[in-house]
Amino acid sequence: MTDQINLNSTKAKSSQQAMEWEDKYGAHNYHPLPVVLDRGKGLELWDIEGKRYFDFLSAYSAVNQGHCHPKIVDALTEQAQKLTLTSRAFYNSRLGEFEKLITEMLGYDKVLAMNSGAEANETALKLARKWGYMVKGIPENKAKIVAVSNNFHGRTLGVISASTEQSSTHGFGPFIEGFVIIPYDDVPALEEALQDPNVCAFWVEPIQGEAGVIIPEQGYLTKAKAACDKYKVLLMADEVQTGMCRTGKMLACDHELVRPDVLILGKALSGGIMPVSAVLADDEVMLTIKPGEHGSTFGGNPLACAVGIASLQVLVEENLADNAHRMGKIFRAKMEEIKTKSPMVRTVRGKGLLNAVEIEPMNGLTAWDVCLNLKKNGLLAKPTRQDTIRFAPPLIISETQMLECCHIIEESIITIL
Ligand code: IF1
Repeated sequence: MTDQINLNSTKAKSSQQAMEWEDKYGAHNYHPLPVVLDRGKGLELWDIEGKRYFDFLSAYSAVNQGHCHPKIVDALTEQAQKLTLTSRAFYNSRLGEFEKLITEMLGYDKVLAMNSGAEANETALKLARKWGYMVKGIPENKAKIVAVSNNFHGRTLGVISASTEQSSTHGFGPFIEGFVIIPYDDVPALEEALQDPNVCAFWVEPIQGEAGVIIPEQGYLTKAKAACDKYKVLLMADEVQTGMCRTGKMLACDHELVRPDVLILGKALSGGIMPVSAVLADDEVMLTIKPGEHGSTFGGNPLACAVGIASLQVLVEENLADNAHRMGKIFRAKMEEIKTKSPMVRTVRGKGLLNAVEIEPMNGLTAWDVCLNLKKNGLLAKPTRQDTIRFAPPLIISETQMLECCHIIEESIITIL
């Protein structure tokens, strides 16, 4: 068979062909918008035919620093020519440097580097259990972790064992034990759940992304942290999506000055260049895991560390938290304006540049149709649960660009009816 394959001419000739190939040869685990992206720079993306789009998804908030950020790409290419992977069987010259920078920046004793967001969450679950047995004194195999309904922490079996979403769990059982599910943004329910002495951790997103950008009541995290302290339970914040300046602060927890006991990061920790994730905690938690008890071939590799360092530097050097805060305000004000002009806009909500617009389905048209119209007009966004469209551009977006993009959104929502 192999002798019939032309190894030197493998490129798709058109968007149409690329989509046909994905459909024919790829697993059907996604339902993408019909656009084939070929090139990106900052806020902009281009398809195979050269049509330009403004990116309002940012690869699910992984590309906060903008597509192909020159400083991060430089760090990548420089390191790629020097050393990429050694495994953790040996020390490498970049890991300690990355660990020092990220722990100093975020104020934790230690960090554990992984690759995907799901892996970082798995790491946090293991850390919480280990701490529960070794420090809190929970009897062997009895540890429980409190999670919330409509959570999203990734796709691994451990993580989906706490999921309340049918499409994430159906057909994938049996699941791992030891999760207690309570409603989100419900402090009394949390207080009650934490009274069980076998609870080692409360695991939560500061803003629920996949659930449709659900922002809890102001003070929720503060109260959750106080309850966790009262019952000697770890507060584990999944900031894979909300972290790295997305919501207008370095971390979403910073809005309430809450410091989680376990901080879970991913996505924009690499500016979208490669999978880089991390878990941060103090010694009491982190040192419960001993050599040989947890790890990953690629976690903490020198290439990821070089990219991680540059990504962190860009977030601070370019004041991306402040820009996200300012541009988010402009965005929501413009969307509120559109709401007064179109009955299809039901609600607008968000923090920084993590925003959602709820669409009222009308004349047989749904949020999906609005996204197709946006795409036609040169802006990419994706519907999340039900009728919600998430708008999350790279944080480097300028005011002029933001106004132009809001104009496209307005036209797309108004002309569709
Ligand atoms: C997909 C949403 C975003 C996450 C939080 C861990 C992970 C994610 C809070 C896992 C990942 C993604 C992955 C993505 C869709 C997506 C998403 F729609 F589900 F909510 F970002 F908007 N914690 N989120 O949001 O990280 O293992 O993927 O690196 O395609 O499943 P990962």
